[in-house]
Amino acid sequence: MPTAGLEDHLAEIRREGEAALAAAVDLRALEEARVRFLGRKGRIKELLKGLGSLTPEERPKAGAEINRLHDEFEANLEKRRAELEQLELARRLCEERVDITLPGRDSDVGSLHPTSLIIDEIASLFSRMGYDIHDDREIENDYYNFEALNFPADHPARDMQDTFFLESGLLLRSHTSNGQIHYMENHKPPLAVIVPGRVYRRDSDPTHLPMFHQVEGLMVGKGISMANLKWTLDTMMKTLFGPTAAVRLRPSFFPFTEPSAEVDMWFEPTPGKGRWLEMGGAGMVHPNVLLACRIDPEEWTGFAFGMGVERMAMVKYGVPDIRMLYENDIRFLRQFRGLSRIP
Ligand code: 2NM
Repeated sequence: MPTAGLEDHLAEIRREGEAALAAAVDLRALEEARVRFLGRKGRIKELLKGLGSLTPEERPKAGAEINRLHDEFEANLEKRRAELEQLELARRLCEERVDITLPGRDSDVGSLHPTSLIIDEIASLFSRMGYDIHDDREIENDYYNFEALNFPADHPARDMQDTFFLESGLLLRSHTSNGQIHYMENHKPPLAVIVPGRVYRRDSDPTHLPMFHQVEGLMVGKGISMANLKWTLDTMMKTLFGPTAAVRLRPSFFPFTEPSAEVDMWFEPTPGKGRWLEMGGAGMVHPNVLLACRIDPEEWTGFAFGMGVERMAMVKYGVPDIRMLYENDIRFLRQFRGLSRIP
């Protein structure tokens, strides 16, 4: 490397270096420029290697010039790096900015199932009247599902055709009355309790499901009569279906009550347009049922009733087909949004 040309050569590299730094628009381009000029095989390192071909007299001055160029480039590089880091930060602050003035996104809150809405409303109503809410087992034995409830040995409900039996000999309860028996075994009268829950029957057609829900109520006390039963059912229906609702009892038969009655409800969805609907069963608890629970029927009497929850949901919400309740069609379920009015 001739000294004569060195001055020009250094000036050329200086210009190129300045241009490369100015052209580096981001930190990656800047790093490329650094390698190109300061790297082991870079323009400036190459110059230092070329010193060997100079005479000892020329070497110190040339070396000093190259070092000055090196330090100058390095300083300019760091200045440019600081600028680019500032730019990068400004860009990120702009891009990642959160606009706190934007309205929040609506979250999908879902809804309670109509079956739950009815059970909640009944539980709330009877709680206010001082009843206990009792939950009990769905897998039961013959005694609590049939025997204690005064079902005769040859009753059709005890048939494989009507009840789900498990291989263990246990069964899926066919009504929630098992809960009433357990409750009476563990509580002395006077008592009042409702038992809501799932029940199972070997039925499946447009108006019956193999699993559905019941709410049964029971009150045992001194002098409890059909009059108390009628008032209770009437109050329940008016609370659930509005003040035009009314109850009518028709003679019927169940093993666990005597006398027994079918419960009809007068339902008037629009004024002047009403009809009687069969909603459930009821009666005075049979003395044999009280005896099974060590309650003296000479001292205590009780009423009991049972209602189908799905039936009540269909009437209250105008559901035309019972199967719609368990198809889980989101368009169906969404219609119950915001309906819970229970505290
Ligand atoms: C019904 C109809 C009539 C009932 C009876 C009892 C018990 F355990 F106290 F005897 N619980 N529920 C009853 C009475 C149920 O459902 C249609």
